[in-house]
Amino acid sequence: MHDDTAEVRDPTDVVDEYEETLDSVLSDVDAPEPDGDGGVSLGLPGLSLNRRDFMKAGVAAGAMGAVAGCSSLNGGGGGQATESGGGGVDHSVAPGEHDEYYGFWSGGHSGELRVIGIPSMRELTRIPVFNTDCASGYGYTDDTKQLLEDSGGYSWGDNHHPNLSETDGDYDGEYLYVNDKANGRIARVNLTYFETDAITDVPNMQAIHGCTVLSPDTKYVFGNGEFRAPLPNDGRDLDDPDSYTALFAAVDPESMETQWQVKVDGNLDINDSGKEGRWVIASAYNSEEATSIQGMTRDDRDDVKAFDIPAIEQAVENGNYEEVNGIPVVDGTKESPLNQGDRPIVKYIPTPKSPHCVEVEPNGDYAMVAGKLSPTVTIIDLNKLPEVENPADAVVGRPRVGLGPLHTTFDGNGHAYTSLFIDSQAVKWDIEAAVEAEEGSEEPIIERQDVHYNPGHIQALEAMTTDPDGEWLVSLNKLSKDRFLPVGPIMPDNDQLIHIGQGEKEMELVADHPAYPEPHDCVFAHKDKIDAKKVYDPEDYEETYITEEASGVERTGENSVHVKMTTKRSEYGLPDFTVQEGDEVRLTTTNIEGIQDIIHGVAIPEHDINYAVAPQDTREVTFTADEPGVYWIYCTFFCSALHLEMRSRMLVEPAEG
Ligand code: RUQ
Ligand code: CUA
Repeated sequence: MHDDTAEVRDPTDVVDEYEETLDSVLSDVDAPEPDGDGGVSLGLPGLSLNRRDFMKAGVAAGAMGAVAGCSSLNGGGGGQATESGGGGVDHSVAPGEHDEYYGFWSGGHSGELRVIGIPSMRELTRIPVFNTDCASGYGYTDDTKQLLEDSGGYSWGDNHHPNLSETDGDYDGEYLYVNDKANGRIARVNLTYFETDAITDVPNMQAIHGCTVLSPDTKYVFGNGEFRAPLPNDGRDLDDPDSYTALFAAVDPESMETQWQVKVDGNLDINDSGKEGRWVIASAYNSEEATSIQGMTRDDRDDVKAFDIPAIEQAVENGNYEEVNGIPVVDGTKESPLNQGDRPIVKYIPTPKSPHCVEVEPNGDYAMVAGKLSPTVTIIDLNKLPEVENPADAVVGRPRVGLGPLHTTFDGNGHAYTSLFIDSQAVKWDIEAAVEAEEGSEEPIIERQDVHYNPGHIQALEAMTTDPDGEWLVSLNKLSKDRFLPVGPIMPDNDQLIHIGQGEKEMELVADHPAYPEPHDCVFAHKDKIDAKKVYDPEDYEETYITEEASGVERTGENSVHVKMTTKRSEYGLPDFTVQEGDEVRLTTTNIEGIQDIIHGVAIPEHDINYAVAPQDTREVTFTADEPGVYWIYCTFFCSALHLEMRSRMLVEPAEG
């Protein structure tokens, strides 16, 4: 039924149409009138683990086994968009009450993650990942500095796709994995302490875009290599794009070491895992393998890749790979001998040009590939994939959803919700109806909700599990235009909360939520699935715990000292300490408080040092005392009525002569 040549639009037309649309959308909006005044290195290449991984190696082993008028542009018809604006449904959470869900938001090129409560949309905290953070001291204390150093020494990253670790297809609350698109890295966040505990710089890959864990049990974390480059990228084949390669990488979720990679044709974009541990589906573009936008949109098809994970593992086991920078690289290109037999390692499924995302629905039966340039979503039947000789025959549906479909999410009641970047809408459709319907049909469309404006990702509660919770959905809109008070030319994004309920036509826009650039994606977990500790447990990691009696200064070399110091309300274990000009000072601090929420800070003026020490935590900084003088150390976290008086002095004696 589904002829894979149908429903293809000329990509250049679509791009032109998109730009015209965007222009008209932009001119529709009244711009606000300006007023008159106008870890620890394990010695593995590219891998660094925080000290707290010493604990994790053991502990984890057991646990893991529109502008409203935009619809008049007629993106796809299929009914009028809902015009709602926070009418009936209340998303507020009363003072003192907790949210029902944790939302983990990627912070894009801010490099951080943000934790936001659902449904209140209150920001609960931020977790620095690829950035440094002077509030917590991440990137300033010795271990976190080392973590960033060992994973490439970059000062920023571009985090896009947060993924929660799974056991039996459900979130287990252990870890979150997120990619760095800019530098080809994958980071892990420990959800017991809400801190980044490992970053791996995946060899042979420049940009990792798609990132997913293998369902149901997090056997691997996968990274999609987006940019094609020479392999290895060591100066060879500089201007020979034909010999560039894109890779798909498998990383071990515990050791965070790269296990193997697969070479493919075209550029990889986003990926998602099937639910049974066999398939990972990756969207792809630029099958032309060009280096310019004109070249990348020359043809009218691209191939989505279906990676057969057990078949790839078998190829690795059989030694069918070449080793590049210590990593087994398996050939998964179309012409590879490994793709010719009965069990190809990668199936190439033709779709309309430059699709964007892939999301697998909760039952694991279908993968939804949003068309981007095509106004359709291509539905791939994962159960048919193993049988079909021609992978195109695994395409079982292609509803017409509207202009610029980018991402799809699910409510667990047989519905899919697709974001429309150009139409600025979230469109709800019926999955089975779309499989039954003729290709290009708008019949399966149930409801449209205008969003403001130009959404990318869209996420519903627990949508990546086998049992989503429905009820709420967030549309992560790229442009906010007129929605907030003007704050200068760099405007916030707008994450909109939409109530989707459980019934048929219930979409209702409930809240606008400005976001600092630039969230890409998010993932939501019920609060009962996350077990965050409120006080550090020194048993969880190996390090020196300083007691009050042990506070003191120890000379460890001619030009080095070790200063040990406790913190409590409202004093440091040492009222002062003396070092020599030129000394390398290692300062170890333990917060001996056992009560939650009593955090102390250690700030040393003119030494670029400030960090937090939470209850029962120990942190360390190493620096050079290179200017003689008196330096007041003060506490940066308001901890008691005498917080202002919580002080110590570092006395740096002038060097002799
Ligand atoms: S991407 S707006 Cu990095 Cu997830 Cu689709
Ligand atoms: Cu300790 Cu303020």
